[in-house]
Amino acid sequence: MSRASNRFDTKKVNSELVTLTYGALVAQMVKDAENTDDVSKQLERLGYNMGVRLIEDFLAKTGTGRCMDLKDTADKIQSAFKMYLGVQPNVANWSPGGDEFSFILDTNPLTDLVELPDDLKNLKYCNIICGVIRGALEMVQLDVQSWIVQDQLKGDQNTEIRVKFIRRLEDAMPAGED
Ligand code: MYR
Repeated sequence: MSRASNRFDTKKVNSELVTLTYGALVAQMVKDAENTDDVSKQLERLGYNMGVRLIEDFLAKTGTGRCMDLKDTADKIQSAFKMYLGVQPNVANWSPGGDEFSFILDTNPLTDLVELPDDLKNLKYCNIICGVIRGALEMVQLDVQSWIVQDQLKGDQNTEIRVKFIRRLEDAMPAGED
């Protein structure tokens, strides 16, 4: 066997590890929580906390400057998907006012080997991604809402994550200055 064909596909192994680890985390949260809605909220919150930290890594690694507009921001998030999840979603379904758009994922590494049992059909399994987007953008003074529109786990063809611009936040004032 040649060396090349004997080599692990490290990216594939890493993505399977992410899928399995995330699955185990969600399963534990489901066990601990009172109801499915609570788990969905916790997943969003967890993602938010990750996004708040991840933005620094993203900006440092990419040397990204300030975005000119929401289209620019959407492109940056698209490249962040590639960096952190290994998939490149399409940016689509812009609202007429240009304040809302979607990321469409054909494949979603978080849900690759996952099947939801009937009693968890309402679970927003991928809410962590919505939270990451919200947390990261808040750190660059963008208040957004993000939610799941289509979900392959519910039988939809794609995963669609919607992002809505709410408002630009004021730069935080240093303590004692106002
Ligand atoms: C700016 O305007 O200051 C730069 C904005 C860069 C936004 C980058 C947001 C990264 C979001 C990460 C999402 C990862 C999803 C897996």
